[in-house]
Amino acid sequence: MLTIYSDDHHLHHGRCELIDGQLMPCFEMPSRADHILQRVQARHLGPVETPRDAGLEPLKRIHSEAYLTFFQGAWQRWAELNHEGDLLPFTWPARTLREVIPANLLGQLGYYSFDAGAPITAGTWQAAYSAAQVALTAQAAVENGARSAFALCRPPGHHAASDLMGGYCYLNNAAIAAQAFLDQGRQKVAILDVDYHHGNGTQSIFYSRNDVLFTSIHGHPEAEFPFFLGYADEHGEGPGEGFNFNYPLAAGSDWDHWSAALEQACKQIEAYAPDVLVISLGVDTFKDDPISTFKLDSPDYLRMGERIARLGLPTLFVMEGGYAVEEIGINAVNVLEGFESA
Ligand code: Q9C
Ligand code: ZN
Repeated sequence: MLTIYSDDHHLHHGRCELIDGQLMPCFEMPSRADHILQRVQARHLGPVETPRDAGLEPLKRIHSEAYLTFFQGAWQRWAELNHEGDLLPFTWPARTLREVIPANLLGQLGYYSFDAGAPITAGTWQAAYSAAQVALTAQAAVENGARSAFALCRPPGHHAASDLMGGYCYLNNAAIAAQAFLDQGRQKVAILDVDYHHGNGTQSIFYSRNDVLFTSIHGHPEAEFPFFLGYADEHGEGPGEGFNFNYPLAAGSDWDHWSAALEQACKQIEAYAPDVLVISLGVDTFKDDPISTFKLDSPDYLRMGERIARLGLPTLFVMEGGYAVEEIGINAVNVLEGFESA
C-alpha cells in the first residue's frame, strides 16, 4: 500500500490543552505521526511518497473562503500583538449571544471554533495545509486505480466543519478527499469513521447530501466529546435523509461490542453501494489510549482491516486520532496490513 506523508506536520506543535482544570501538554503531538511512519517503514507496507500541491481549490470545496482566509492569517495577526503563547479561543457565540463576526482576533477565533482544543501556532496553517495535500495525493492514487492508499495526515481533520476548528482539527482531510472523488467523476462516496470520537465535522459537512454516506462508530456523546453531535437518531436531513448513521457505544466497549457496530455500518455501506470508501482512521479506540475508554487490543486492528477489505471497495485511509504514542504505529498499520491480507 502506498503511504503519503509530509514532514510539515512537525510545524504544528501546540503547547497545551485544558484537561480536568489543568493545562497539560497537548496529546496531539508530532511524535504520533513519526511513530506511524516508522512502523510503515519497519513493516515494509509499501512506498512512502511526499504530497503534490493541488492548491487551495480542493480545500475551498469543503471550507468557506472566510474561514480559510482567517485561519491562514491568524498567526501573523497574533504575532504582531507580541503574545507569548499559542493562539487559543476562550469565548464562543453560544445560546443568547449573536453570531456576529467581531473585528478582534480572539473574537473571530471564537466565531471560527467550537472548543479550545485546536491551538494555532506559527506553523499550524502550513502543517494543516500539507495534511490536506497528503489526503488529496493519496486520494488521487486511489482515483487512478490503486486498491487502497494511506494518507498519513497530521493534524487530524474529522472534527473540523466547513467554518469551524476544534478537537485538534483544522481542515477536514477526509471530507476534502471525499469531495475530490466526486469532483473527479465518482458518483457516490461512503465514509466510515472509526475514530473513538464522533466525526462531527464530517457529519455536518455532508448532512444534507446523498452523494456522501457518513457512518461513524464512537463513544456515546452523552458521555464523551464532542457531546453535542453523534447520537443514533441523526439520520441526515432533506436530500441527505437516510445517508447518515451513527453507532454510539458505551464507555469501556470492547472488540465484541465494537465489531458488532462495525457489522451494522458495513451493512449500510453495502446497501449504499458506493464507488469508493474513505476511512477516517483513528486508533484512539485502543485499550491504553490516554484520553479514551474503549478496550480494543492491537490484534483487533488486523480484524478491523480485514472486515473493511471485505467490502471490496477502492479504499482511502485517512489518519485521524490515537494518543497512545508508543502503540499508535502498530495499531494503525495493523488495520492496513489486515486490509491488504484480505
Ligand atoms: N480538553 C481526535 O481524536 N478532548 N480528536 C477534550 C478536554 C478532545 C480528539 C478533552 C478530544 C479530541 C481527532
Ligand atoms: Zn479521536
